[in-house]
Amino acid sequence: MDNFNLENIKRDFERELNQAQSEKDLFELKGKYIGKKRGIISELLEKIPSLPQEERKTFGKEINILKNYLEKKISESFENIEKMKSSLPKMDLTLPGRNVFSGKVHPLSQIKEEIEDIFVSMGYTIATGPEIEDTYHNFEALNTPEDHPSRDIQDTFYLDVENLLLRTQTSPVQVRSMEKKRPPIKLIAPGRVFRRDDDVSHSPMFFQVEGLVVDENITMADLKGTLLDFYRKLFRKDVSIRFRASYFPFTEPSAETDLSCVICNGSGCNVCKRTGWLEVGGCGMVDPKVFEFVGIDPEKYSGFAFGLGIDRITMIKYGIDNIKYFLENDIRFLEQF
Ligand code: 2NL
Repeated sequence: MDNFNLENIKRDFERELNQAQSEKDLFELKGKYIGKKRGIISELLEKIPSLPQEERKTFGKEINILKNYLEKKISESFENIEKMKSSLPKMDLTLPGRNVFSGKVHPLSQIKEEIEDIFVSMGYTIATGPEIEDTYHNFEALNTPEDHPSRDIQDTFYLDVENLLLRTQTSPVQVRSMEKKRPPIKLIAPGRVFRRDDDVSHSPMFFQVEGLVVDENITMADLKGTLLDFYRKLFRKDVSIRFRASYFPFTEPSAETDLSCVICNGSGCNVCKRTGWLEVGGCGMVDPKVFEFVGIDPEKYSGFAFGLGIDRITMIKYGIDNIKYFLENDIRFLEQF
């Protein structure tokens, strides 16, 4: 043992002290250097009796100087930590936590996303388009004549700019897709639509999903099977559907889709007005005239299309009796979903 060795110990200690990150590191350092058992200093002290008589005294003194130095440095560091701690704001870690209110996805968006997931799982792509449309894509290309009642200013929001309007359905998105793509086409078009309508089940702005499939040999059976499969997935229930003959300018034949009442399973209740059926949307085989507008050969291809109101489906699913709740942003309503 010589001075050189003690200098090394001191240097190692200083380096380790600089690297210490926490109170725990400091305790470890303290044990390693000045711990009563197995501390470096203790071990040095134990070696004194084995030294030659003349060296014992000076060596002992030097160890003591080093020991005092180490003790001083360590207690200074502990004091620094204490000072830092007392400068932090006092916290009572035993207090119960406070509730954090998290936002939620709007019920209409939840159902829209569920509908999208179901159709994507069936191989459909999702198409979107502008909410401001022109009369050509919203009406004309959909075989809706100039004098059709849906074109009336009583029913449609026209802009001050000629030929522009707020789309009354999402079909113009599908028209634009057919203009760009060749069959096979398999897509849904979800989005906002606008109509001059206002009562407990109609809002001037509501959400719709339309679907379109165009390929060779597409039949009404494909349409009915698709919708049945979709409604069973959406309501997670063994529902049935029925088609009632109807009319749309853009489909022929056309049908209203009725869903067996998901509340009473068809036995009759208030929601289905004792009929056992709920009207959930319209559908049909794409009218050949629509194909001609977009340049798809109606001799070679056929297709089906359907439309459903997201607001209506959500009202049925959750038993909501007024469409207005969706737009009021009343937290008491929204937090229930
Ligand atoms: C309803 C009725 C429907 C369509 C939408 C459609 C789209 C193209 C061609 C043909 Cl590009 N048809 N869409 C067809 C039938 C019904 O919606 O009650 N919507 C809520």
